[in-house]
Amino acid sequence: MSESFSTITLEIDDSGIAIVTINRPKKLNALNDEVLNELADVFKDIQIDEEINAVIVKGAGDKAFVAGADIKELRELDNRSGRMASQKGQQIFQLIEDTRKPVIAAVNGYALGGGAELAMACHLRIAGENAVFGLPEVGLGLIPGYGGTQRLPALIGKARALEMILTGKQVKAEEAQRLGLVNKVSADPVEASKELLNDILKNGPIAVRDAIKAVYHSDNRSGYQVEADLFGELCETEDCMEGTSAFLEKRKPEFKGK
Ligand code: CO8
Repeated sequence: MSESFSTITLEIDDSGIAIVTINRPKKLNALNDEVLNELADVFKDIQIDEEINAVIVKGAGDKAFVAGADIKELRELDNRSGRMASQKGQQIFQLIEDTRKPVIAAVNGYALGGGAELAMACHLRIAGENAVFGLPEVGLGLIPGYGGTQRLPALIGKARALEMILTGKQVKAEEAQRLGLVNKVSADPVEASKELLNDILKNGPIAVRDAIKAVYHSDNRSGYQVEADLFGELCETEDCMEGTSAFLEKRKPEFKGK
């Protein structure tokens, strides 16, 4: 079975593994509002579709999983709409994390900003050999706004997470595995994800569902509100305008700290 939205494709194989492909390759699968809305619709369907036992999320093409939130749209945000956009993305990613069927991100190429945050909202991550992870938001005068400030420290510890967030530096597949950001590196991350899911699906389905629920139960979620508030405030700084303009004009930003 396969279902098509405009920016997302959903295919379901014989074992009930759904493959969700983010399909905007010319913009490196950047998350604009349409992609986010369709991602939410797809995951709402997945929660209730009894034919689906597990999920793989991937990006179209080899170059990128997702290169982040759409920087063009970020430029239009002010404090209030920035906070709301952050909260909206957080809620959609929470919906993905709350799926009580295993969800794996199969990451080929760039997983930057919102793309890394999307991968982190999945339960497990398998990276292709060309995968690159990073949270480059500070280079745009922003901070991660789709849960990255909360999920990255939970996955790799505060010190390593802060280093990645404060420098914006990119981390390749092998290092991402060493840090604990990805479970495995594979030449074919979709195939490796299917193998892992087929192993998981041999187990009791209720036990698998409850194990996911129990593992996430202890997470403290108040930090997400702080992230969204700060993201909104940053949207009104001159630095944010400069950082996003510099990206679109393909030049280096000159930040002034205001
Ligand atoms: N947004 C919009 N367009 C993008 C994005 C993006 N994030 N990434 C790439 N593109 C576009 C480029 O503008 C380009 O378009 P065009 O062909 O029309 O000029 C096309 O995709 C191809 O990209 P490049 O030509 O730049 O390809 P390169 O191979 O030269 O570089 C990179 C690849 C290194 C991945 C580069 O594209 C890049 O640095 N992209 C931006 C990465 C980034 O900064 N991501 C973080 C964005 S901010 C974010 O994700 C915040 C999340 C929280 C938001 C919370 C509330 C809204």
